[in-house]
Amino acid sequence: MNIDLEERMSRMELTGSPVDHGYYMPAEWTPHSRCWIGWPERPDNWRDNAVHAQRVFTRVAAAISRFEPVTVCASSAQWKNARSHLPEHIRVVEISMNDSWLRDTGPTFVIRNSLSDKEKLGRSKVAGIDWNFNAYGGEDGGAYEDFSLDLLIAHKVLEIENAPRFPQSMILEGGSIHVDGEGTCLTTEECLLNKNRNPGFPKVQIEDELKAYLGVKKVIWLPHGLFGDDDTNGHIDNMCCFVRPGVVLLSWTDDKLDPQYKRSLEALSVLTSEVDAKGRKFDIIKLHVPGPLYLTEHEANGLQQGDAKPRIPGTRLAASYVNFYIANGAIITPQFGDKKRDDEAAHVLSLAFPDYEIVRIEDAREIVLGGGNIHCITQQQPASP
Ligand code: KQY
Repeated sequence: MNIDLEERMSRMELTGSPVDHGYYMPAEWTPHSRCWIGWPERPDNWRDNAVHAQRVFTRVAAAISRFEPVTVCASSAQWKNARSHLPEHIRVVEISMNDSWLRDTGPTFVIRNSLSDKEKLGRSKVAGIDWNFNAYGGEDGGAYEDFSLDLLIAHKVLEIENAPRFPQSMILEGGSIHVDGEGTCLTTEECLLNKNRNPGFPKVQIEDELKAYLGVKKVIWLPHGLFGDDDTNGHIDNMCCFVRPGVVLLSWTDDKLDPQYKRSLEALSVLTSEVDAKGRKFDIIKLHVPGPLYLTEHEANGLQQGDAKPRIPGTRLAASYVNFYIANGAIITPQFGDKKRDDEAAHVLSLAFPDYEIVRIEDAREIVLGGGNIHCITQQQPASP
């Protein structure tokens, strides 16, 4: 075998954990080299053959591409269609998928800062974790039955980028974790401790895996995610996120009759009583949810039958402004057509991120109809430090 090939093969799949090799997951505001997005397609999850979702995904991709390079992954059946919708400067690659949630099926990128001279030879400063995946619960309430193609997405992305891969047998979706890059991870018990993810894993083992793979020192567990986020069993990225170390945004409602109220209150109670990995108390910014918004009969009628969980008209949508993407210098945020709350969210975000442009994506309802939002459909690749 020639030396280059041997070197390449030995570094592509790394044994041990990222921390063993000096890697950690940086915060989302750390500069990116690229953003990855999937192209929606499946007609049992995206109404009217995904035409509305494709229009909004295109707007999200175009908005992000003003701030950093974007790659959109589309299936062979959809590549030409995706290429024709997306601006020329956005790269479109062919990757087979069961659905288009790159936050959950793409790699979680990790970086390392210092390398010895010996390590510098052929060693990348950016690598990726390839988590196990069971489409949000497998046989016990999963979103779709066949997830065989999704299982390969992270590996394929890392191959394209020539980045080392850390395979992980634990089931985890990227939307179920947030990190501050300084040792703290936020997650929810509703998702990570759900018996439909890793039934044999006690809480302490999950924490140990997060520490070894994300490079965090402390995991803060909120009891629940957003009310109505049943597709993901309460991903953190609809509920709470970091603005910077020590500062979080929390999905909120003042309406005591809204079932969201209890969830937000219990999260507030955990966050006010906890300190982060560096011992800081949290500054908590409340971000009101829109609506409440519900799936209409008309929208439900646009869905075909397939192996996705059926959607029932009248179901509360898991709509939250916390589900935004932090691009290089911009916050790409969903808007739901609730003018008062849309404007308020944009204002709160502009105060929280004074140095960022706030880019409002109208009609993000089309993404929430599929079960997530802008954060869920994006995956940042950090720049090499
Ligand atoms: O919100 C997400 N991270 C993904 C939701 C998946 C929904 C499947 N229909």
